[in-house]
Amino acid sequence: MDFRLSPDQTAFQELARGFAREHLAPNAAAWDEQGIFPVDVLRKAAALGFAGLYCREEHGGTGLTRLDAAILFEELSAACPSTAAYLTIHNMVSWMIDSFGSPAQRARWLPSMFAMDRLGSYCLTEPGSGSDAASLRTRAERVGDHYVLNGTKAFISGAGATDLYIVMCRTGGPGPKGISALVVEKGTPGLSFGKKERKMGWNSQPTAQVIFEDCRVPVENRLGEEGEGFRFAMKGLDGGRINIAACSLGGARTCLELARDHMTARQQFGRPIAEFQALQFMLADMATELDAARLMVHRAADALDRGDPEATTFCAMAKRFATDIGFKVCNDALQLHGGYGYIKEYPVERFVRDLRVHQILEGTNQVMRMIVARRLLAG
Ligand code: FAD
Ligand code: 2MC
Repeated sequence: MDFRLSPDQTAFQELARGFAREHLAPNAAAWDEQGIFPVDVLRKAAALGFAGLYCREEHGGTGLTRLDAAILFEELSAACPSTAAYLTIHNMVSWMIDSFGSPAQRARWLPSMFAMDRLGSYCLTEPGSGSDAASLRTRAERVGDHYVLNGTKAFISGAGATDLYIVMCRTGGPGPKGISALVVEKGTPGLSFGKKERKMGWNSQPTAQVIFEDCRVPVENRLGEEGEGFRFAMKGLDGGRINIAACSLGGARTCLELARDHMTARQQFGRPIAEFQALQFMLADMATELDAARLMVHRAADALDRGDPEATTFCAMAKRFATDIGFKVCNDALQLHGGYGYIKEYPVERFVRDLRVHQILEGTNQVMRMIVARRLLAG
């Protein structure tokens, strides 16, 4: 065991940190305020290889490990968790096409995904099926060499602004085994989008419903075989949960630093508030718990890289812990800022809003506990 980053990992970390400082940090507040999805900046990230991070090099991907990606996403989210998190979803979509697509599908979609000339969305949730994802009802009826797709997906990140939608849909009977994964291209007749949702955070990326009305999708757009879609979706989410957890680490780290700086600068009762031991202990706990979360995220990412049979459980544990701690650290940082923490001129409140949803999406933290408990009780 070696808890230090390798020289290569240190280099990726510095590259991502530099990118985040130059392109994300100066703009994040305005993107949040104005609801701007910064596609031009995402394309700059793609030029550095950030759009196919753990796709295979022989297919044009960057060929990094999940652990490398977690280190990198922490850096990007230290500046803008919302934009970094969209990039993680795009990477999940690229990876699913790389892993489960045929050579023809990879050749058709991956080059433009790696350049972010085309952006990806992942469509699992529906208005009536969130945590119970296997109960989804969007239906794909096979008619000749097409599927006719009908149904609605809810809360889809990027929807409307993105180009390739991996859609988990029902081609067979009830339950997980009746689900397949289709890639639906923007512009397909019968594909439309709901209104852009107004959200508490994650404002630098749109969220909307994706609606299918007799939407004809070529059979050649199906990933793998019929019935494999749920497994693909879950495998995508194992890695996605690590990435979202890494985004919580980055946001929380920034808030910890902001709190420390504020504590030394702010004077009350004739001295810097950093001299009050109650607040010192808060800061110490924030740093300690953030460090524990980072160790869990890195261990889970490494388990995924190694194909460890316990990887799914480690990913769920890490997502639960890191997103709960990440939110707590940001919220405590806001408290340490007093009234200033609540004011938009200070960045802490944006991080609080952005990290809150990490406890909900890519599987709620109750669902993470369900995954862990099921594994424990299975013996
Ligand atoms: P529900 O499943 O209705 O849950 C409601 C509450 O009940 C939660 O607290 C939940 O934890 C709890 N609960 C449910 N079942 C149990 C149980 N058995 N035991 C204990 N507690 C339980 N989805 C996508 O597919 N693609 C996306 O790109 C995407 N992006 C999103 C972006 C945003 C900003 C948001 C808010 C959501 C996004 N989602 C996306 C959807 C997200 O994954 C779901 O919101 C989430 O999985 C929870 O589903 P739900 O909202 O239907 O809640
Ligand atoms: N890897 C591979 N296969 C998996 C798997 C995983 N991580 N998890 C489940 N499976 C397989 C499982 O082995 C089983 O197959 P088989 O019967 O052949 O063994 C099949 O999938 C069904 O699994 P379960 O019996 O565990 O299915 P269940 O219906 O009980 O649901 C649960 C499992 C609750 C974990 C799943 O529904 C879930 O993850 N719910 C949360 C939904 C979610 O995370 N949504 C996120 C949407 S994306 C998002 O929010 C974004 C922002 C992008």
